[in-house]
Amino acid sequence: MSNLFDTKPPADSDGKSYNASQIKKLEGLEAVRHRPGMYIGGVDSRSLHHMAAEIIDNSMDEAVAGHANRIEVELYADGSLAVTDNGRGIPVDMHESGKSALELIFTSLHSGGKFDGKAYKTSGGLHGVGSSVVNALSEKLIVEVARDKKLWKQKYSKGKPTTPVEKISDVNNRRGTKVRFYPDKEIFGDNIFIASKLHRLVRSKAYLFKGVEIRWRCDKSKISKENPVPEKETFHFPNGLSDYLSHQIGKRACVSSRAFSGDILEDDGIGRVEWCIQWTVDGDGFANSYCNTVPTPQGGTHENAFRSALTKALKNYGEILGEKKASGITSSDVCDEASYLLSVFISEPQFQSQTKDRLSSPEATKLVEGLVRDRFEQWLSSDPQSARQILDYIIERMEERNKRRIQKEARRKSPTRKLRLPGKLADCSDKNSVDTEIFLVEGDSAGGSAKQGRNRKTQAILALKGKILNVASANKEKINANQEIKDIIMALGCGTRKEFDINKLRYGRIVIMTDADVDGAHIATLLMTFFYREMPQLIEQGHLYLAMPPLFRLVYKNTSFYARDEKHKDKLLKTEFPKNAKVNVSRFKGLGEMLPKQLKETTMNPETRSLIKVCVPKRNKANESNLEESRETDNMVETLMGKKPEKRFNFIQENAHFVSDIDI
Ligand code: TTJ
Repeated sequence: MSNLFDTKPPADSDGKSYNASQIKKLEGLEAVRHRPGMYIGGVDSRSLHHMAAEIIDNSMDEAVAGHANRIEVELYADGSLAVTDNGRGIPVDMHESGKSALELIFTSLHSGGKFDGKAYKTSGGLHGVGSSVVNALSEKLIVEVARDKKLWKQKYSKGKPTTPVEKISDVNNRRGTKVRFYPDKEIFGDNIFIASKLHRLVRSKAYLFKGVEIRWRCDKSKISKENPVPEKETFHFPNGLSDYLSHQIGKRACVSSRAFSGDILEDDGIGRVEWCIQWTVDGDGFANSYCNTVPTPQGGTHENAFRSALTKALKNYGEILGEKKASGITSSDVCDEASYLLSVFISEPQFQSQTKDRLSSPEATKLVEGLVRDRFEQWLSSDPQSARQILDYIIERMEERNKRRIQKEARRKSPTRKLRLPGKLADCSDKNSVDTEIFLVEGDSAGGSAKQGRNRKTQAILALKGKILNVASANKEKINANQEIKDIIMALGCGTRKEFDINKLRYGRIVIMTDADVDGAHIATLLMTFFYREMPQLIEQGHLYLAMPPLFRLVYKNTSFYARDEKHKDKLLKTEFPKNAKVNVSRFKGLGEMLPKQLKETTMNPETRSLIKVCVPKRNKANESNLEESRETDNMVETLMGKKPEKRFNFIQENAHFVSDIDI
């Protein structure tokens, strides 16, 4: 083994081992360990996964530049992550400081740019992290470079080299870079890589750049029910963004059957723009833009240009059709409820703002504006049916916007802004929205018991008639016309979707209280779907709960117990009563059968009841992994509750083997 690249600092001309700039660099990495938050935003799970993204982005850059087409990402049992690409390999040659370029990249803070001269450099720029930061925060990092028929290797610990850059062997047919790193427990504590987060991240990268194949490998020990990822998978999406958008839209109904998508390479061969847009009937859109496969959650020049291009094209098309209303369309009408992905590839992107999540490069405007507008006009003329559907939909959005504005003005002007409440709401007497709660109860008889069993001061009851409408398979008009849904919205007072305002919520807790049987579970599911679709922030902010009414009552002499389910009942029978006692077990057919006192005791009284809090991941546009998680929740709701029964069928087929303890 030859030690061509000694890590010992070389003596400079004055014979001193260190010069000032080297000392400064040393301080740099110490500073990263001292204040990791300053460099990666924190020491939590999110920041940890940020480290993975940073390393993967380096390989993505090499792929986007056209020098690699395969990336492998492996999660090991020991908690380390390895990323390998078949690119040119990081240069190992000597830098003027006397160190190898490779070592400098991993040990000095602002190493990007100077030696790499990469065409598509986002890593270390956008995330602002850089591989040296990842190195500094890793207990161990090993880099291997296959380049010019030689394999080189260097190891580090907490950012400092523990071996020189060594030549390991000759290699004939290998090229590329491999980095394996072990995040430092001293920094990240108990946070470890989560297989499903990495799997999602890696998949999104493959969607975002169709020129790459990404191989995923994961140790068995990292896979569980909570992290149901395959041990091995290969991602390659030749249809890129179109596939990604279909994946994200899932089975939601769309305004036109075809998506508008395109992919344009600029003449000079450097700039590239790719996009895909669809309008869903439910109007719940999402917009994600990227630069060099890295998310730009705050948008920027590329996104503004895209929205403006679409709007101009559509207005122009409307004018050609003689559709007068089209002249009033704004980019908000066109884009706010659309679902689109926009991805640009440019060299040396510029970002605005501290967090670097808003693109400011003027080239992006030039790249997107004209090209997308032309393409959209062509597309609209080539498919008049889709064009008409989209135009009509967008004119509707415009009219709705105008209506909202007029209503708002009218409300502002009218002196009496009286609160309207549904007739059948038994409201509580307290008016604060912190300690109060509303029970949504299935059926009038249960409603009756609940009204008698409640604390009038703080507990309101709204009895719903049987099964509410499934909002996931109904259109907007049907939802708006449904009395039960109107009552819920009115009682809560906080509005839905765009008009949602948490400050107007009239209760601190919304408790879904249904029978402890399958029908009750179905109603609870329908209600959760309603809240998830119409007021997701309500769930995100922890206001939605499920009551836990008992299914059994166990009586022996003068002691009685309530059991939630079969299992709980058996446990109570074993543990709470004398052996062979003749316990009287009765099963409640429904809440309505319970005495108000029993209902209060078991399900409503805050002192004695238990509630289940309904949780969803809080939507965070700035975090790709989190966004993907939210989309997966969206898709799951759509699969389980949406219009297409075959999706449910497939889900059951695929997941039946997970089911172990069914209570029948
Ligand atoms: C830079 O310009 C000369 C040829 O090599 C270019 C380069 O840096 N390529 C490169 C870096 N490929 N892969 C990486 C890389 C891969 C991983 C997994 C981690 C890091 C930090 C960089």
